Amino acid sequence: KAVKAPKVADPMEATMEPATQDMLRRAQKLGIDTVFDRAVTMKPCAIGMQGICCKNCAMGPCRLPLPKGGIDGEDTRKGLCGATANTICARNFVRMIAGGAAAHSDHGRGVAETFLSAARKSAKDYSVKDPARLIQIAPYFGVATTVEEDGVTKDRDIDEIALAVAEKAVREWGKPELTASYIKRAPKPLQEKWEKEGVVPRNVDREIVECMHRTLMGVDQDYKNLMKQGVRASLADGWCGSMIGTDLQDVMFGSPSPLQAEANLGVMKEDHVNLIVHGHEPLLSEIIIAVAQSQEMVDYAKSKGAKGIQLAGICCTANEMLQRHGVPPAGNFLQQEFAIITGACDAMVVDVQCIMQNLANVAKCFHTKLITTHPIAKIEQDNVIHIEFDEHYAMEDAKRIVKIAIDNFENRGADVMIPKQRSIQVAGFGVESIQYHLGGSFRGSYYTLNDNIINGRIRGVAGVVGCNNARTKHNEEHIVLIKELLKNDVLVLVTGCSAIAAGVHGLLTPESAAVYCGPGLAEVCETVGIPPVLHLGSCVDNSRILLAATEMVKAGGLGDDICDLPAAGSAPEWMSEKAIAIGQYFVASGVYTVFGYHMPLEGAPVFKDYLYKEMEEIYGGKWDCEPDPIKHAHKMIAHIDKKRKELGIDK
Ligand code: SF4
Ligand code: MSK
Repeated sequence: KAVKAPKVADPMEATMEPATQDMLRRAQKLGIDTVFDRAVTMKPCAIGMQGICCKNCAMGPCRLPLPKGGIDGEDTRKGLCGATANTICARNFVRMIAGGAAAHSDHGRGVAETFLSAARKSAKDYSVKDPARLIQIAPYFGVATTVEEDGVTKDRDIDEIALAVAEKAVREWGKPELTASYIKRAPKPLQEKWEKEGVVPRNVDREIVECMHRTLMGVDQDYKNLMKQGVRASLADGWCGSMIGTDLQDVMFGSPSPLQAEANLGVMKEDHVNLIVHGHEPLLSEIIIAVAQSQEMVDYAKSKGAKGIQLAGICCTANEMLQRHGVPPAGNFLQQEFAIITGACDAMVVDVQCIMQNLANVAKCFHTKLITTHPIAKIEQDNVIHIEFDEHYAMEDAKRIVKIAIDNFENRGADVMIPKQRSIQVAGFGVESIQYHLGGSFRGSYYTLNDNIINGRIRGVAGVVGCNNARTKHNEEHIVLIKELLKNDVLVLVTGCSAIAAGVHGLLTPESAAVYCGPGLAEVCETVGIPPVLHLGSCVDNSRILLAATEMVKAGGLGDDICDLPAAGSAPEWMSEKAIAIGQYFVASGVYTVFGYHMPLEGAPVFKDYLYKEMEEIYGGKWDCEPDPIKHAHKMIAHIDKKRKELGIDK
């Protein structure tokens, strides 16, 4: 009996990126299945896609059908307990926010705890690398940065400030006081809106726990009330857990400033030990960089026949290593399996988030050592090594890992195939560097951002962030969308896997302004020498976009609140629950936020309308969804134009 050949993905349909296409062909030739092939053979559940499957108790799963009279007909659908489509869909949505907020915020907590160990001098491999950032954030924790001595005001000892900030920071996850400290970083009118709505976050853990409680069977059964908690948890993520994480990473590892680096799978080198670091938290990767660059390890690699050690990143660890050290990203989320399929990956080190379990199966086909490092993220397959990272012994742990990679170099097979494609990029922007490169402030000169928005050279600003999704063509939505925004004079800020896509496809260079931008944006970028797409870091660094927007408001000329700015947000290829948490904190901060692919809301049209329409009346921002990247861009541009008109700066 003839056996049907398994269905596999068409590389040209799966991704627009040539190195990834080549690697997918290679994987298929070798009989290794990847996420792209599984996306062909496994289709998503239609009811789950619509957001109306509830499995919150053992009487379910209750899978609601479409209403008898069609989606706009009378809606009598309910689960066994009577939960309506709105309740089920809102509960699912709030649980996604809780999942995403928990991930970012637990990352932030890990950073805060390591900072406390560093401040107490018990984690000797960490220190204060950016005292200016520490002094900048200390007041938000109520920590004094000066002392009075004999009637004279003096600078307080930096170690003392660090310890006081660290002790306050770790409390933000569970303190009994009723307001998260960082909320006061938002524009005043926005804080007032949150107070009026009763959505000011108390502390990160409490908001996530309350999401889980309220979405339990038989608790909150009013979609608007459920979303209040969803909003509160998302704000605890964006304006607290993530923002503190970003700030303390800047304090310990240095604030990024623009630097040049390469990107894509082609950064791996055949004659070097290739060590790929993948995940999100820079606590380990920072130390791995120091170890891999040490003479001792380079000499050791040479003693094993390699010319050196090539470090590269995947996902947001890549962004963290890139923005502070210029370590190149080998790729974004959908390229992780292919870094191993090159046959040249001597070790892949992972921590938390966005790590596909299939890496273990792929690693089995090559010599690659796959190393998990985090106590909360192990992989069951027996070829995976677990080296638990402890910040108190960071250097020892990192040395062990780098040594494993070097020792494995001589086990490589002959079947190495590293794609040639690699691009040049300028990454590592932040609020200060945007300010610095655009005239030294946000307002008041020919070069500043606000003035160029007011005079119309820059039409507006877009934040394009988030993942890849194997249900859409890899990188295409990001790139087509960003190019359309640039053509229409919209300055683009990117983070996460969107930032890596932009780097890989050559949009993060000052030279790209002349190629892709409308005349106004091109003139500004060419005058000051910046790329038209600014890389602002990793997923937790979306907090940098919130702060950049806040600085634009404070500088004046563009309204009183973030919702007044000619700005919009986007996650065109979103996949992770973290994207929903991010989207919600942007919406609740006043940003019109468009997602691509689809949103799991179609089965509950009333709840969907609440997010897509009514939310704007409450917070000034709202959700939208558009899978077509050109239409997606024009929805954002139309919103930017509406805001320009309201500000009286349209032409
Ligand atoms: Fe069904 Fe209600 Fe249980 Fe959900 S909570 S599974 S709708 S009975
Ligand atoms: S890594 S959350 S796939 S952006 Fe931050 Fe990329 Fe999305 Fe993971």
